[in-house]
Amino acid sequence: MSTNYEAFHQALKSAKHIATLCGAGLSAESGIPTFRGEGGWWRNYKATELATLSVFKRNPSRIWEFYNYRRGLVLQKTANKAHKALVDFENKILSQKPQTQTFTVITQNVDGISSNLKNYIEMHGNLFRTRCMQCGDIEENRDFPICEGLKGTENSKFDIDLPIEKLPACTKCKGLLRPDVVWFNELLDPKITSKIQVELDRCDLLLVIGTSGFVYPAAGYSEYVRSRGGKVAIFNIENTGNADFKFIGPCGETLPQALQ
Ligand code: BJW
Ligand code: ZN
Repeated sequence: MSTNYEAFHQALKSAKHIATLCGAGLSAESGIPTFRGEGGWWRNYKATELATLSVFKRNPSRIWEFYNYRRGLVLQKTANKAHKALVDFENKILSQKPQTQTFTVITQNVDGISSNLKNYIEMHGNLFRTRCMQCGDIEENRDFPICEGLKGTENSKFDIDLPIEKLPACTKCKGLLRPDVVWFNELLDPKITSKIQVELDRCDLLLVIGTSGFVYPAAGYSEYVRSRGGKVAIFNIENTGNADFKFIGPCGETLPQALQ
């Protein structure tokens, strides 16, 4: 295992297919809380315990209050140095003539901050999309508050318990909307998983940025790439996982240096 930037630069030069797996730590320096860190609480709930369909069905108001609050938060935040390093690196790869390398950003994040990238795969959905529970219609929606009923609930310390009629409703069938994100025990979109599979099957260098590696299927990607002979580089403030390279520290500092 190496912590040497020069050795990493060599690996980056010789790799043909480079991919990333990003997690909440990528956006931490933009001021967006991670799931399992100190900021992983909202009101008296653990953020991860709000990420299931059964909780949404039992208490759609609480879950919409949570996601409406997160929309408001993310809309105030901007890309940090790590997000920018990914954009700069993609531009560098795309300007190669002839194109000898590929670069694909796979992210678990739903904040959409990296959505200006061209080769970009969001595996857990997006905060700014809704899906109808009744007709399945998916729409992009960047409103904050997402509906009149949720206005101001982001400032409350307690659940407001709005009736269903006051929660976001489908423009097509008036059914209850949900955030178009992937909750625990839900399958990822098969179109997304097949795109990811293509990347993992050709990846010879995977950059694992700001993820705790607890949540599957993403948690299995590093070992998959390594089992095929690919290399893995971890960027994290903590010493996590098995890798060929580890850059321990805030990714806003380590990633620009690694990708320069
Ligand atoms: C920094 C930093 C800085 C901080 N610089 N670094 C038992 C065994 C194995 C699997 C399962 C099991 N039981 C159930 C499962 C499957 C389950 C799972 O994996 N559970 C585990 C908890 C065990 N997975 C699923 O259910 C998935 N679906 C699936 O597998 O389908 C098949 C299936 C169905 C049914 C049963 C079994 C299988 C779906 C997972 C969906 C996850 N959804 C969420 C919410 C998304 C919507 C939302 O945002 O609200 O996705 S949960 C949450 O975790 C979110 C994240 O994308 C995901 C990963 O978190 P992430 O990004 O790693 O964040 P943190 O906070 O954990 O880590 C941050 C890291 O950053 C830390 O390491 C810090 O140190 C670091 N850091 N600042 C660099 N500045
Ligand atoms: Zn509908």
